[in-house]
Amino acid sequence: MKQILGTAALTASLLAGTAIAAADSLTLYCSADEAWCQLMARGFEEETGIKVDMTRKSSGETFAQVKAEAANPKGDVWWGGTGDPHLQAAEENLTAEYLSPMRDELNDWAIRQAESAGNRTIGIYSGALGFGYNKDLLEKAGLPAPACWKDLTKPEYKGQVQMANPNSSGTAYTTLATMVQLFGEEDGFQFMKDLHKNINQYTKSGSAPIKAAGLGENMIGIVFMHDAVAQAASGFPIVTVAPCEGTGYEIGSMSIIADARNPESAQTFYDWALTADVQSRAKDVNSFQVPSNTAAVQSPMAPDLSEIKLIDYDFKKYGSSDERKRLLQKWDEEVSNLPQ
Ligand code: S7P
Repeated sequence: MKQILGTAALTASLLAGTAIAAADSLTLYCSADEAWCQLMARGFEEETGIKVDMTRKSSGETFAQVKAEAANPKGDVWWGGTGDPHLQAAEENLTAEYLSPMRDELNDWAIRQAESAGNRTIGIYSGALGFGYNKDLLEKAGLPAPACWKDLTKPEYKGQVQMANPNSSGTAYTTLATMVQLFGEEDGFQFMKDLHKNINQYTKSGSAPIKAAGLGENMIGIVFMHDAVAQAASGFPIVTVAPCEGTGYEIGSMSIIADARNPESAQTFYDWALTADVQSRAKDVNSFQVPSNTAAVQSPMAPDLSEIKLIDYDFKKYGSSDERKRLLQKWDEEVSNLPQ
């Protein structure tokens, strides 16, 4: 608590230093869950008086928008979403370098993410990929509980699995890149092809499959584990699974858009969003990621990453422009068009 108060005081002084010069508006592109995006936008507005115009879109979609607007940028800050497209944006000079005074308070993995991108992005949270299922639907269908990735390709789950499209969704791109790293490229793509036979829908947003499972409209959703926990926390009959073979993870990131129209507001938001106080609010909207500020308070419901078999996810490689484009094109050509 003491640490949080200390951080709040530091934030206040940061804001006092910048608010005078700050412009009074901010265009925020947000790729986390809608409720968390709203909390961030409204909280920042209330605490700084800077008006926020927030749009929520999935990670891949936001990347595409930032790229399309590069000649005439409309956004100031891109907050949240998986790190891979933020790294690609950094490599393509779509985002701006910034060294926040808050860096000393962050976990090493957040700083590593920043340094690998020439400080054009930074880690704000982390979370492991997995899946969740609706235990009532599973029981009703008399099916065994899936525990491993490979279980999801079994014929008994035909039409019962949902994931997002990796072109629009950072969650789904993390899934694709995870399979390639976990099983090797050939076997990873074979897994995606086998899985395709059981997929009932590729959604636009990464968390949609588990929200549908919560509502009883789908049985199994491939999502970040914290998104499955969020459904259980809301009272839905969802069981969260850390796949037996091991799994990938994300470093959710934040970037200032290059040539932003409101650069001072952007930096004020960036520093504010890295404080322990602000990061501790995630749990209030059922967002159970691991925060990047070491003093932020995490929910006891959050998946414990130290207990999950995590692969050594190569963020540099799978967040590179060439590799991301190549894998997405290969998935489009070799997987998504296959008959089911
Ligand atoms: O809901 C939170 C979260 O899973 O959403 C982000 C995700 O990239 C946004 O959704 P898309 O998969 O549709 O891009 C994650 O960063 C975050 O943990």
